Amino acid sequence: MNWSSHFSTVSIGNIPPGVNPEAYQWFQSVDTDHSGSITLKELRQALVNSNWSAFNDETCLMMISEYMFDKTRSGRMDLFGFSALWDFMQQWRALFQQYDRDRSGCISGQELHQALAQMGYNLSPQFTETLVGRFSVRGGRPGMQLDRFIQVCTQLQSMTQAFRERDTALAGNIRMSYEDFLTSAITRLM
Ligand SMILES: [Ca+2]
Repeated sequence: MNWSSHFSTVSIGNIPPGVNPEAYQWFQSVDTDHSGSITLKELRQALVNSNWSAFNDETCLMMISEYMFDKTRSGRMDLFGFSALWDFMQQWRALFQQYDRDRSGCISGQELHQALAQMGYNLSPQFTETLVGRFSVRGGRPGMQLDRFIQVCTQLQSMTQAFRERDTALAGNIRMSYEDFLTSAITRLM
């Protein structure tokens, strides 16, 4: 099936199997030229925090590299990739709301500490306060929005995995050369 030629004739009641109906409607409204695919710029309009601010660039790019499924390397995302991304986002949103215990719309240092402890991380309250301080909206009250929460959790997981691969004795300490350290950091920076 030629998706792009098919797309303009599709109605709401004709959602392809496996595609989330809510994602379908968002995709329609973001794909303003009805080309059947969306660009990074269009995608950003669909990714919003609880205060309706747009996602930051790093998190957007991270989500795209994860969900682009861009077999043609066109730099665009089709409906199926977008629907997978949408489902993934809903899981993050649910997690975020669960850990935003005072329903303030952002995650405080204390809330992040509880969240990470439940995810199995053994980190000090000082460390989570530092994280929240680093990723709070500038000029706003301290706290992380959904996009930063996703970014922090994903990077923490990735760096923890890198640490564990070296910490084979589970000692909680590793020896690392300067270049090993830089390599590990560079491959995980966005
Ligand atoms: Ca909160």
